[in-house]
Amino acid sequence: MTKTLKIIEVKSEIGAGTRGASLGVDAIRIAALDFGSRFFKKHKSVEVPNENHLLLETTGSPYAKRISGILTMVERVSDEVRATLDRQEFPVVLAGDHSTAAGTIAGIKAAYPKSKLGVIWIDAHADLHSPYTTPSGNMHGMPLAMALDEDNMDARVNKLDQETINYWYQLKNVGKIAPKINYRDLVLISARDMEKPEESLLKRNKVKIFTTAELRKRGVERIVIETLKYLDHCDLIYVSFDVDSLDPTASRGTGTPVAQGLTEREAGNLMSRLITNQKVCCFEIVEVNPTLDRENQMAEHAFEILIKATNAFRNE
Ligand code: B3U
Ligand code: MN
Ligand code: MN
Repeated sequence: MTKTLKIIEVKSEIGAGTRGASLGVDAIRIAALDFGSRFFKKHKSVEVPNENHLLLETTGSPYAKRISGILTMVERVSDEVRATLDRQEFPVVLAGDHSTAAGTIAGIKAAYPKSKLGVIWIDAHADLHSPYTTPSGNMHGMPLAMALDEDNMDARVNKLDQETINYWYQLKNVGKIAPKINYRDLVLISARDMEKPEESLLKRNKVKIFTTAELRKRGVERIVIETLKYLDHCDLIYVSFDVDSLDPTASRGTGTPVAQGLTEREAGNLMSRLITNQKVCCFEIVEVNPTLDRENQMAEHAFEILIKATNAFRNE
């Protein structure tokens, strides 16, 4: 089946603690040019306006940095993803920091409110913090908590002001559906750098996790089969790929590289195999930061993964 792809570019980095992720999308376009690819000529794209001017301001809480801008971005991304799906196009989201993935999930739910949505989160991190538990205040560590309507009050370490509490409530309720997903609808792949509050959530809710070691030992094919089987009860699936799931030996071009990651080959095979599943309705690649890189390596890996994944549609 041929799908009409729509590239949604989100050059936002206000949810990250390190500067430069907003340049990731353009770095991926440069990689495409260097490879002589016509990918970006062939497919239509749209850019969601960003709020990066907030980086020069000192508003908001230390536990939810630039939260007003994050809410604006999540709403904008949600609207664009929804409109794309409403037109029967397949959204491929290329984004800077991972916080806006909450908008992608909100957009899918807005387009298909009655469908059960599964999420495959390929990331070194669990991105399950709330402003009550975050160690950094960086909101790219929180998109899954937004989608799950999770405060994790039991593990609370931060005291929030009322304005932050209000914004956080609004973030969890974008599109007026909360929660948008449940823990049973979630699979984490290559997660390996979590804090205690996240670990207790993962344990208490028995979240399905495949480690890098398990994937390597049993092979990508087995992990794909088990992931899809685990999400068999879902009607639709969204795949979120944070490039920090890759091992730092592949590239250090991302804000928070973590050892024991995937190889480019494993990631490419994983993505292309997952994406051939008919339930997959959207995928996303995030957190390429060329300012931390050498010779645009991470963007090149991201582009190759993107090509492998989109080619998989044609080979069905
Ligand atoms: N869990 C940490 C680190 C982190 C999460 N996501 C990224 N880094 N990219 C935090 O600050 O939330
Ligand atoms: Mn992430
Ligand atoms: Mn990450």
